[in-house]
Amino acid sequence: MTFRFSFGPWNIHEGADPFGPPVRQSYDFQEKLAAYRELGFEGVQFHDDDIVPDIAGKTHAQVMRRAGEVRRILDGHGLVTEIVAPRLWEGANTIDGAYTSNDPNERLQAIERSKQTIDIAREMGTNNLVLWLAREGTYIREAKNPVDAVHFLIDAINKLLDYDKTIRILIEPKPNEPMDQAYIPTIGHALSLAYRSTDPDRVGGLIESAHCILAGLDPSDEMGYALAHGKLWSVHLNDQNGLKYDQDKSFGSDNLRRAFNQVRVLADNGYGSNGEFIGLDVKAMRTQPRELSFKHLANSRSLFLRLADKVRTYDREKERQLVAARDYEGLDEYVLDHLLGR
Ligand code: 3MF
Ligand code: MG
Repeated sequence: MTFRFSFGPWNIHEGADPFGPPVRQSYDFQEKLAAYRELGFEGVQFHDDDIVPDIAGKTHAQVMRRAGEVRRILDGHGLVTEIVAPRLWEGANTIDGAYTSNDPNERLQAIERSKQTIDIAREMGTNNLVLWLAREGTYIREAKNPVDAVHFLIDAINKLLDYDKTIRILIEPKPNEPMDQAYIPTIGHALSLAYRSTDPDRVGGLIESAHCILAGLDPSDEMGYALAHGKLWSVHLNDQNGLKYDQDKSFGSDNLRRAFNQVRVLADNGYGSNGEFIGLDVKAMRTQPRELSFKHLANSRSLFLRLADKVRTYDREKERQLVAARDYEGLDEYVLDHLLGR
């Protein structure tokens, strides 16, 4: 099985965090795209405004013209667009949520912007629309109605499915941050929205490792859940050291065994055989010098490939015997030995 890798241009960044300004000079958009192939990546994940800066101030025709230009740049580099996502969480009129805002006018505007993102996706040659439901939640429970919120989300999904009959919606769940509590915290929540939609075959999920860990769940089991439904359509592999702010650490850098199990569940279930990408969502540490600020991407990709080798050379017969004997201590030891290279 050969894997295709992707990431988003926001993964090459300037090191700003909530407590400090940027510490590295930016690479411009063209330089970022030029780096993909060199780093071993062929897929690009985009927000609508990664493709069209200042999107809110542009006419539809200007937006589409710019999308066409970016498409041609990608073609020139031999890159393809994997997904496009509406960046709904930065707008002045989505401060209190987009599809679940209490204000019907804001809900409408969020849906309109998402329809435009679908147009951009088509122009870029992909039918994958990702929805990270960033501000669809609350800071305090009493601020919104949790039942209405679910109906608003289903309504938005249905309107987008109806707008374009070929688009697929990939919901990216995350339990918190920026909100105190998100309405769609896990893949189970996401997929139940899929089944309630008017076209369940066109609604699936994108699972990010760190988001599962923040929910206190194991990423490989979350992936297994979506795979069992035929609904794992993309991933954001990364790592996370426990329950704190969303870290987006390099894949496998916090817990190698947890990473091994993600590669294992993906490889064992033919993930990638329908064109799915191994997507990354990783941040370089703030301390990283500018000229070395691509390493987290290269490292995450090569770690994935090394773990894919570990999956291939993992002794299935040995595992079968140990499981049959219910010798889970023996299995534990074997897994650690295998990862340590013995
Ligand atoms: C936040 C995320 C997001 C999404 C991205 C694409 C900025 O925790 O993971 O990254 O992945 O917006 O949907
Ligand atoms: Mg992500």
